[in-house]
Amino acid sequence: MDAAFHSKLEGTAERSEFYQRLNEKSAAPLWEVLAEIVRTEPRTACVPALWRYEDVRPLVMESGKIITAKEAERRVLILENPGLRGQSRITQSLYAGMQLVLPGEIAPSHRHTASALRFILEGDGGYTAVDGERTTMHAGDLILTPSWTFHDHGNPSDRPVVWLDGLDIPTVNHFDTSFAEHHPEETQPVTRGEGDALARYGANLLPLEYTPRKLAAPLLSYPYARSRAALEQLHRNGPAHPCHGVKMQYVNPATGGYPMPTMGAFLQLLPAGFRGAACRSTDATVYCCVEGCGHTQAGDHSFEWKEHDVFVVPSWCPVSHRAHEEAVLFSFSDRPAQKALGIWREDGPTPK
Ligand code: GTQ
Repeated sequence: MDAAFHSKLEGTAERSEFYQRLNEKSAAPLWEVLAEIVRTEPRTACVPALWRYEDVRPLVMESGKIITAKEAERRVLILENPGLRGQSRITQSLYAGMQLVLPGEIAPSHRHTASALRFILEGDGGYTAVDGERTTMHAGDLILTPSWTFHDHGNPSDRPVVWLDGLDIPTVNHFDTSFAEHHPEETQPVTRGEGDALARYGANLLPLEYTPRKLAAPLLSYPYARSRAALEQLHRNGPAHPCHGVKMQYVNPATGGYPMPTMGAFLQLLPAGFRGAACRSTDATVYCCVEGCGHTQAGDHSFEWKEHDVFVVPSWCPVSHRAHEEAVLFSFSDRPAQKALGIWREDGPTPK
């Protein structure tokens, strides 16, 4: 749109008087706000930000002394975007938090409209139960909790379990569509053996004549060992993408689509010494360093990150990554939702 689109309108006494009468009837003149509400490109209150694990971890552990998982229902420290304080969101559409389950604790079973993904940071013996099946959490695993599935978390091990939660809470609330309820029991009954979903849907096989009936993937967990091995092989086999290194998306094996309708997730390997070109896309993205260390330029902000640090890149903000040593980044965004609505865009790599 042309510059005239942004021209300041003259404020006359006649106009003000008219606007006042409009206001009394709960109406307003579009021409006064058009440039603000129909923007020539995205402008957001969401800002680039970094949470160092060495800062957040002690606070997460301290929360374990302040409240039990049972009392809290979910003992989580919300990672709030500094540009969106008080709104429980890390981007306009997404929520992120760090959840702690101490040895012996149970976070009681409930379900809600919001979909969740968990990226496991620490601990080896925790579990999440989703729809009657438990899955053990290992560092680097991605675990799904699709919309309206009962889920409870437990930790029978002797070490704390910490993970990064990603939920579409702001999206669900944007549409005013939130429902939630408790399961009648603290832990839902286990109806299938561990590993059932992974064998049934996640082994390059599907049940005979299987037709997907849900929007979310039938898988509970995407084990890190498998995804990591794939990235390693692809790194050996071919050149890295100029922006993304070796980047793959987590997939619903039954459809080839995204694991959940509102959130997509990604895993990328940045080879040692990688210096990525800048690119941008309209899906604000939450990153978590899984391994290694590096540097990310997000607009005017630059971040030095290492293991378990979390950082966020807003919509349409140019982003470029560098790796000081071989590094792996997990990330998630609302890309599937934007694509389903036909409003997703990307741009780049931008030539220097
Ligand atoms: O584990 O069910 O971080 O309901 C926020 C809300 C986690 C969960 C969060 C939740 C959960």
